[in-house]
Amino acid sequence: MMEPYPPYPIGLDYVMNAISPPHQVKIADMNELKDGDALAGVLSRYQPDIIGLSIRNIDNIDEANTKTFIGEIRDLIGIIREHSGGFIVLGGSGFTILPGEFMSRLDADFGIIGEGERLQFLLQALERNESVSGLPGIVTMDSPVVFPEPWPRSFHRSFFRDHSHASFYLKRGGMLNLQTKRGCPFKCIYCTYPHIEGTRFRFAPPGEIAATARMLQDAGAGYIYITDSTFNGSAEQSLEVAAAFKKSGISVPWGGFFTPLSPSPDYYCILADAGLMHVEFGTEALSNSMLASYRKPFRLEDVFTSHRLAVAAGLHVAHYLMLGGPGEDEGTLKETLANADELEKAVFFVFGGVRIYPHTALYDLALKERQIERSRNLLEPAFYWSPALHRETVMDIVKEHAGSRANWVFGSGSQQTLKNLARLHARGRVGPLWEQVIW
Ligand code: B12
Ligand code: SF4
Repeated sequence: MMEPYPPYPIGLDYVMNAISPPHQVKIADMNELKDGDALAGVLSRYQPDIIGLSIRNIDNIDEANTKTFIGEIRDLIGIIREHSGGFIVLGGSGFTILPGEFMSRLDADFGIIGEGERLQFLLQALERNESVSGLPGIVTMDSPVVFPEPWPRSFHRSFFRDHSHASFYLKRGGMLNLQTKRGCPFKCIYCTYPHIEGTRFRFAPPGEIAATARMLQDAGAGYIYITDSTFNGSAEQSLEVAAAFKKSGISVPWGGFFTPLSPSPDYYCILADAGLMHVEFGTEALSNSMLASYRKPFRLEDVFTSHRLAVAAGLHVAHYLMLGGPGEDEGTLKETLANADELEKAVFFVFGGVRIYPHTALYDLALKERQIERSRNLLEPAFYWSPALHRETVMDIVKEHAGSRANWVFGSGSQQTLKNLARLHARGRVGPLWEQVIW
């Protein structure tokens, strides 16, 4: 998926590190290769025994303009089967959300639920001709789906600047990415992240994180996106990472997802001093009753404090808003919109309805309210909408409120916004640049 911009496939760097050596690995990035013929060429040149497929996106979580990817993934598998006799293994965050559904719809031999570091055990079993049943996280067409515990060991990344797919990203927006920890201990009712990465933070050592950031910088990265579910979930660890960045001479700007938990007064200044440039707050609502309904770990006052301190530190600040969730009525919606107007210099990424995923409290609620049936295959996206409001009413109210203000971005962004962003990247501008394309 190329919108809003293509993210560097960081997950594959971890998978590669876990299996190579002893195995030889070639990354074939479909953003770089473009079409099936190019993939067929790689398969016949390289002749792999095993082909892993990273399924990151299921859909674009935009109900008004839904795109799903199962068809394209199925086509890719068709090309792989035509040009290779190797085993096909599925993995990735999208796969981990719906492993049973992907396995039953796709012609794959195995799937790895959760962290791809476990691929090493599948390869070992195949090499020794041993059964894979009972290996945590590994599924086949016939085995039941059992979700494994998070990977219990440390995790390390490989990065090679001379791999051709790395230069693809360096040439388009110059953005590479970095992970400082896995997991999220919060319990927001709709969120898949604790299910994908586990419910406890598992930290990488700050020195190793900074050394990787340095490697990305030296490779020519113009911007680093931190992929953590929430970078400031542990304020202490985030400050340690910032200190390690300073010590290692990281000068490229960086950004990531944050939770608007009230920080110490100098928190954002310290991060800004270490290169932080963009903050994307997972705020979702600006009404205390909606924040409670979503079980967000903060309240309105924390949002105002976080926003004020981040703007004062000179950062570009965006808030995600998720409107129409459980308990939303005209009063809470209008409260959110009125409070949004109090946040100066903010960009709002607005999503209507809440994507329903299994293993979430929202899923149980949607079943109870009969918004979905238990038999519903969630590869076809379903969205929760508060029964107190018509979905059209929610979006009409919000769009009227936003008017022609360019800092209110709906869903994945308008075609014009996306075009402007691609144009800036083609001209060599780096980073997410949302502050540039919308003002
Ligand atoms: C960071 C992030 C972003 C950033 C990315 C910035 C950047 N430059 O990297 C931004 C904000 C741009 C973004 C945008 C979007 N995102 Co996003 N994003 C994430 C997030 C939080 C982390 C992804 C990540 O990099 N993780 C770190 C790496 C190391 O982990 P990983 O890739 O999952 O890889 C591990 C395993 O999955 C596995 N693995 C991976 N590949 C393979 C392959 C094989 C063969 C095997 C065996 C294993 C394996 O092993 C790896 C190591 O353990 C995830 C949620 C999550 N916690 O996973 C959502 C997530 C991937 N995003 C999601 C979505 C929907 C989107 C958007 C469509 C939203 C939108 N409408 O704009 C866009 C699409 C962007 C695009 N062009 O693809 C969904 C995808 C599910 C879905 N419904 O489709 C997720 C899962 C969140 C969710 N809602 O549940 N995103
Ligand atoms: S929405 Fe953010 S804070 Fe809440 S559980 Fe998900 S990742 Fe954690």
